[in-house]
Amino acid sequence: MTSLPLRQRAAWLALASHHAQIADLHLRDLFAADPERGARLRAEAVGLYLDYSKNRVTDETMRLLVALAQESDLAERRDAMFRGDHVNVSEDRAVLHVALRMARDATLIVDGVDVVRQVHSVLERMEQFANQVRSGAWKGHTGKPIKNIVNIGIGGSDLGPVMAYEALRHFSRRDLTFRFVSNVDATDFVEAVRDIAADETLFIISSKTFTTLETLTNARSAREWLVASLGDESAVAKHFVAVSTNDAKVGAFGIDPANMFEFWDWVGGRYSMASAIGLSTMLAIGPKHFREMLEGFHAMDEHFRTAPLAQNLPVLMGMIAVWNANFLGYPSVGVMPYDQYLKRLPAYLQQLTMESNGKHVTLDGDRVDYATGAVHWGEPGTNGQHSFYQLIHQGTTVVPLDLIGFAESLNPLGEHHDVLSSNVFAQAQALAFGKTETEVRAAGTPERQVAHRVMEGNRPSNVLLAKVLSPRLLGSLVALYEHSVFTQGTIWGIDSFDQWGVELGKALANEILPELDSHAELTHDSSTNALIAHYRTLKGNEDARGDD
Ligand code: G6Q
Repeated sequence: MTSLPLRQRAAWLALASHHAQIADLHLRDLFAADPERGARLRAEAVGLYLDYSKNRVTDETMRLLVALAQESDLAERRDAMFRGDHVNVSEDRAVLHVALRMARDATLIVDGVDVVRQVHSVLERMEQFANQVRSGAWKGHTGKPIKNIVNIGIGGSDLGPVMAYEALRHFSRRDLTFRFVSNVDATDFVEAVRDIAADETLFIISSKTFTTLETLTNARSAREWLVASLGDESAVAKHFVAVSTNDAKVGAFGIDPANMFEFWDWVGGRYSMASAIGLSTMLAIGPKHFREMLEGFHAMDEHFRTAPLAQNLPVLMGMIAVWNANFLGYPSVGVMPYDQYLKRLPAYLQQLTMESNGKHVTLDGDRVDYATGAVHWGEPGTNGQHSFYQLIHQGTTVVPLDLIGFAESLNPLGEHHDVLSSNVFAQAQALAFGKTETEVRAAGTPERQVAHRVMEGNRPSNVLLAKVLSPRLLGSLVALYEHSVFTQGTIWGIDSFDQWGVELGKALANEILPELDSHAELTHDSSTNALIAHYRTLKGNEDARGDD
């Protein structure tokens, strides 16, 4: 790492004074003064076109942001990640999701082991299994083929699979039913299996650690449901497979290690959809399309690894995010995919971005004195336009948007697609340029409405445009965000690959769990005590109130 703290780096200081100079410039001014801007502030790689001209930046801003990336050793740190160095400092681990997407003939030796060979040997096992299930050769306990696949996992072991399944549904086998159970709320499991037959159902228990309470609770209920339905404990062998790094725990749960698909501690949960965690994706879309998705990931990995910083898509997006968060002070980012198949992408990116960069100390453990990860959220277009876009256009909080559009629909139907796409362009335009008082008056607006109808504009957006949503494109798109997150984390000097913040809540829940159904005296703070006491009362467990 660079020795200087972030806010003392030369490029940071230059950006701060540059910001003071351009802070009052409106996007209207920037476009008026520079008619080529829209054609120049853009970049394209591996089928993704990024228009970043509607951000509040100039060429000088971009030059300084690239200088900040250089001064923050982005290229060195990126190379260290690709090499397998332990860049996840707080957990002392390599971070090698990029190895999951490397070609079969590549080699990457980490701690004495060729991880690419490991990756492809698991991929081959996944393919054999997927082909067996998809062809009907894999028979359930009563001799019937599998028709339903239920992935049980949470967080990184759920969001990638469910997002990819929805995103690539067009390419999926329609005679197979896919369900995803994550929440420990029994409703999730009960509703998932309500209308499916146990003897035609395969459960994939996806858990890196195989210790996650939610997943194990759901997995046990699944096993009980199956055994109760089929009346035979031995049925588990044909209806349960596991995806994990922990073969001992998988064996202890009762799943034959022969039916376990392995991954490794150098794959972070939220970076795992290209690993065996993607087994449900492969079952849905088949091995060929899964390989195409991996190729798409790899193409973006290579672009990130080799393209000059100033033309590097993840670097550009990451540095603009730093500019928006730290110099313009925007605390939030909206991701709006204009493709219904990407409806779970915002939820997926929420975890990727916020779990990775929601950190308040540097790699050295010092408290940061600048903003880090922005709040990410979103909805597929055009739905959001009829609800929360109001705030984005006229609210007092500025929310930079990523608008994601495609030139072709996978379901062409009449004019639908052009209607959809016109909204991508129109929203970016409206956000940037707004509508002035003069324009509002000129449109004959009654005077009492003029102030209400003025749109300030000057609200930033990125537009990402691609030809069509394919497995390959999805891989490239996810890798783009992964490396943008990495870029931001590197500038901020934080560990984008740990997640200690989720631990405390888990530990406290374990403490509280036995108290909910007991008479034990409550020794928490007065609010928690009162809540638990009231919960006991509502449950009808009056004499277990334990508070008074
Ligand atoms: C992701 C997080 C977290 C994790 C889940 C599930 O980066 O670490 O979301 O994926 O807690 O963990 P297991 O896969 O170990 O069950």
